[in-house]
This record gives sequence, C-alpha cells and structure tokens, in this order.
Amino acid sequence: MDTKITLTQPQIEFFAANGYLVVENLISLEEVERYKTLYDEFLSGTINVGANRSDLGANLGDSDKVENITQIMWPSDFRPELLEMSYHQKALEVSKQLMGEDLEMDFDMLINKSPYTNTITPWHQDEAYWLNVPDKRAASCWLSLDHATLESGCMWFVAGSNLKEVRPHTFAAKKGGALMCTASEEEAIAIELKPGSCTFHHGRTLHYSRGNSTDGQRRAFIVNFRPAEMIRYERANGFDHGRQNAADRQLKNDEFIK
Ligand SMILES: O=C(O)CCC(=O)C(=O)O
Repeated sequence: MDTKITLTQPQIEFFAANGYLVVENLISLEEVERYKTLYDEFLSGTINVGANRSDLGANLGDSDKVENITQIMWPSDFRPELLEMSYHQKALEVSKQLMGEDLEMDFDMLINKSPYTNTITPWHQDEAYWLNVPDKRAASCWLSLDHATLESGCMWFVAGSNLKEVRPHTFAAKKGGALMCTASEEEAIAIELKPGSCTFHHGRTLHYSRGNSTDGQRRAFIVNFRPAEMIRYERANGFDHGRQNAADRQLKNDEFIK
C-alpha cells in the first residue's frame, strides 16, 4: 500500500504560522467504511474498553441515552491492528513533515457526538490537559469519518494561537471533566470536512466544536504525535493520557472483546 504523502512547503509554513492545517482525503472512502465499522463496535460496546470510555461532556449537556460527548481513549490498545492501518501511518508521516522526524504516536482516541446531543466541546488548548514537557512540539490529527459540518460539530481553530501563551483554563462543569478557557467564534475559523479528510493542530492551538444538532453521528478519530523523547519523559512521570495498565489491557483483550 502506498502511503506516501508529501506536504508542500506552503502547507508546512501555514501550519507553523496558524497552528492548524487541513489535509483533504487522507484516507479513501473505502477505508472510511472500514474505520466506521470498527468505530461503531467501540460505540456499541461490542469492544468493551471499560474505564477508557467516558463522557467528555458530562454536566455540559442533558443526554440521557448516550454520553453527551463520547470519549474513548487508546482504541489501538483494544484493536492493535489500527496501528498498522493507513490512518495511523499516514497521520504519522504528515506529522513528521510538520514537526520533525523524531515524532511518534503518543496516544489515540475517539470522540463522537451522537445525534442531537447538542453539547459543545469547550474552548481549550490541549497543552492545558498535558504534563508540562520541555519540548512543546505536538500535533493532533482529527480525522472525520462523517461529514463534519457546523451543525454536526466540526472543529474551530484560532489561527496563530499556537504562537501565544496558554490561556488560563478551568473545569467547564465538573472537577476532572473537560477544561475550558475564554475564546469565541468571532476570533476563529470553522473547518467543515468530508469523510476521510482531516485537520492537524498544534498542542497549543485554541479549538472548540459546536454540539451535534443533526440526526447523524459525528465520528472523529484522533491521533496525537510528539517527540519520542517527550513520550518517554511523560511515561517516566506517570503520564499516559488515561491508559489503563498493561495487565488490565490484556484482560480486556482476552475477556471483553466479543
Ligand atoms: O472532537 C471534538 O469536539 C474536540 C476534539 C479535541 O478537542 C481535540 O482533538 O483535541
């Protein structure tokens, strides 16, 4: 499989100046279908991820059927074949071109907004969630498996916020839940995406999404990359983005995948 993607110099410079970049058709529509099948196994609970699943929108919306915003950490721990599939491979390739050959995958996650859950992801900078590592290079790829529109909750970015400070963050609704800072749509740009297209954003780029007010899912598959040495630094300091310990993971793989 040819996974070679070569960014142009203007694309690399755009990311450096603005803190985000759109890459159309990162994966094919055929591949999107395969990812959607896997994604839905996570959403339905066929793949049981235990405490790796939570409601990022807890106390922010009032959905009584599903999470307000479904967040599943480390899907590749439960389906390791994901690591070899085109999305992870291509996103790594692009990230290296944006930020350096020493980048590796730090973690992956799924964030879904179910139909009519109408819950915003509050404005934030990812760095506010993370350990304060010395080398701040970090890129997140946000791949849309559906049409991400204003109404379904596409991403919004504040261009150039990657070059400024991290704004003060507080818990949006409950302690331990989503973080938020002050920002507004007026200073931002919305990026609607077709299935298979994605955005990359820097760890410091301010972003947010509106709630999903449509009758369809808004399935996003996110993979984050940073320098290998910083991943070692995080792990040495006990920071692993909500990953459960290896014994638990093995148990889950053996017992819970139906
Ligand atoms: O999917 C969303 O609404 C938010 C995603 C996000 O915050 C991220 O990928 O860093």
